[in-house]
Formats: sequence, C-alpha cells, structure tokens
Amino acid sequence: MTLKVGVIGTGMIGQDHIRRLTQVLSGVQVTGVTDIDLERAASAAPAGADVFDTPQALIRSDKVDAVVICSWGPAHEEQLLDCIQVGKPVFCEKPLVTSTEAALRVMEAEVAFGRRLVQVGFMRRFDADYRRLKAVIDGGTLGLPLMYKSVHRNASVPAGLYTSDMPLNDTLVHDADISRWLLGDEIAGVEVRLPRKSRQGGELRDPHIVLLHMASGVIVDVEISVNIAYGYDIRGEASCERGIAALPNRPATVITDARGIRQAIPEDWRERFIEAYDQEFREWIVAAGQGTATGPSTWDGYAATLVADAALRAVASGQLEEIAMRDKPALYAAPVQQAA
Ligand code: NAD
Ligand code: ISE
Repeated sequence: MTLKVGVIGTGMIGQDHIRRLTQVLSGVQVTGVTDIDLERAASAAPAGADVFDTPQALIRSDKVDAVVICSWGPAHEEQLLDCIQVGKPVFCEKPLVTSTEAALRVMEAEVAFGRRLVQVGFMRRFDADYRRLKAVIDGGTLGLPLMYKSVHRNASVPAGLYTSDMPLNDTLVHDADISRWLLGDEIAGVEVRLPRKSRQGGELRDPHIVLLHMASGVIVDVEISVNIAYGYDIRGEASCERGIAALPNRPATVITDARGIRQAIPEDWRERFIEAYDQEFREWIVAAGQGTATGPSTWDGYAATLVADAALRAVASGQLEEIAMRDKPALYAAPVQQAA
C-alpha cells in the first residue's frame, strides 16, 4: 500500500523531506503540500500533488493519509491538534511546540485519542553512529556513564529569522533529546553559562554552554555554537567508569594532498544527517501505514520543551533551574500500539 502524505511548510527542510519522500523512499507518495507562502508551496509541489490553501484543508483532505509538519515551531501546536482531531498520523519536525503548556495540550489530545499518532523529528536517534554509541553505553562493558559531552556547532543561522531564544528552544532540543535517549535518563535540572560573545553573529547571543543535570547524577555539558563559520560539527562523547565512547568524526573519508591530511566538514544538517533522516522516515512510513507512530513521541517532545524553558529561565536567573515532569501517561510507556 502507498502512504499518501501531505507536507505543511515547504522551506528548507520541507523541500528536503519532499525530495526524500519522492526520490529516495518507497511506499510513499506526496499528494499534497501547503505553505503560508503559496508560491513556494507550488514550486515545491512534486508532479501530481495538490497545493492546498491552508493546513486545515490539507489535513482534512481524502487525498492525505498522513501529515508531515515542517512549518515554524510556533505553528506546530495548531497543526498537530488538527491532525489528532481527525486521527491522522503526523510526523512533526522539532521542536514539538515552543512552550510547556502547548506540549501538555498536544499530549492531552493524543492521550484522549488513545493511540500514538505523533512522531517528533529527533533524527539523531536514527543515525547509525548514535545507535552504535548507545549500544556501547547500554552494553555496560565500560561501566556506568558519568559524564556526556555534546558539541553542536552550526556554520551559520538565517539572520533575522533565527532569534536570540532559539539556541535554547530550537537547537538545544536535539542535545536534550539525545542525552535522554543515550543515557536512558530524565533531565532534572539545567544551568547555562555565557562565554565571551562571538562577533560572527551580530547581535545574537552565541555561544552557550549548557549543563544538563540528569536524574541519575550524570552531567551533560552541551556547547551550542550557531555561527562558527567553518561548518556543521556534531560531536558526542560519553565518559564512563572504565572507558570513553565517542561518535566518529563525519564524514570519515581522509583526504591527503599537497595541503596536508584532512577530513571534510559537512556544510549543514542536511549533509551530516542525510542517512538518519532517510531512516527516520523509513520507520515512520511503516508506522503511519499502520495508523500510528514510532520513535520520538509527544512525551519526548514535552521533555525537550521543559529543558528549553528551564534553559531560558537559567539564563535570566544565572542559577540551576530544576525540572518537574508530570506523570508519564501509559500511552508513552507501553510498546507502540497499532491501529485496530
Ligand atoms: P524555513 O523557514 O526554511 O521553512 C519553514 C516554512 O514553513 C516556510 O516556507 C514558511 O513560510 C512555512 N510556514 C511557517 N508557518 C506556517 C504556517 N502556519 N502554515 C504553513 N506554512 C508555514 O524553516 P526550516 O529550516 O525548513 O525549518 C522548519 C522546521 O523544521 C522548524 O521547526 C525547524 O526547527 C525544523 N528543522 C529541523 C531540522 C532537523 O535537523 N530535524 C533541521 C532544520 C529545521
Ligand atoms: C535546525 O533547526 C536543526 O534542527 C538542526 O539540526 C540544528 O543543528 C540547527 O541548530 C537548527 O537550527
């Protein structure tokens, strides 16, 4: 069976996901697109896809079995709630939403519906290097993890569109989610340190050092740099009781020529995580075809949103900001349910 998908938001990642859904993956067809910029939607629409005037029309269309949300974070809540209301599986790019209250509203709606419908775009969980790193940590041969270092560097971010809250409520969410997943642990508190400000990003506050205090006592230090100029550089290293486990440098090809010995640096997230995005959609297509979702859930999106909110508070207070999570609904504890 071919899954008919509608894509909301046809900017950078929307276009990249349309490419993979039409040219790379099987069992799926993009049958509809929309964007507040309808010209952009029309130029991104693959052959045969309808251009819908509004997300609401796309979500309700018979031509759409499942939805991919690639609009800006503040628009996600309304679009997610609409998908849940009509019972359609939805892949939502991170962040799930941009406030804890909104995350709770989406969770309440999904729990009331009674089956997982939402998958959040935390693609690192589908990356082969991160999966191997998790297998080593879980295997236990190095003993317990004590510390984790997460380096998250972007060459640049769109001036004007990327605002000063976004290192903490848009970019940090990936490090928060991957730390919870790798360590199998919740985040209990957040501190933020502001080093010397880079001149690369104009007015934008950059970089940030964030300390995530895990419930087990593990401390994760995260470097968020969003205007580092040289490329997109993602690193991760777990320090355990009897050894260290780290992500390899990507891409692995080593170039030797008259300029010396070097490895290329990915330009941006599209290049670094290309296989991870393909894999997250492969798994989503299977789950959505069964009327549900897999992988990162609304609960995980909520957890990352709590961290973002706490990090923003920590900048203002200069203190450790604690996190209190609500009780976990059974929907997110049980193995993924399938449609009846
Ligand atoms: P973008 O600005 O290039 O594209 C966003 C598009 O959404 C624009 O075309 C805009 O007109 C449209 N849009 C905004 N609000 C809308 C609404 N209410 N209804 C319909 N269309 C709307 O941004 P982007 O870089 O493509 O990011 C989009 C989302 O994807 C963001 O949530 C971002 O955080 C996320 N993202 C995730 C990753 C990842 O690695 N997983 C990478 C990049 C972006
Ligand atoms: C972007 O939205 C992403 O999600 C990228 O993966 C991340 O590295 C970048 O910082 C964000 O702006």
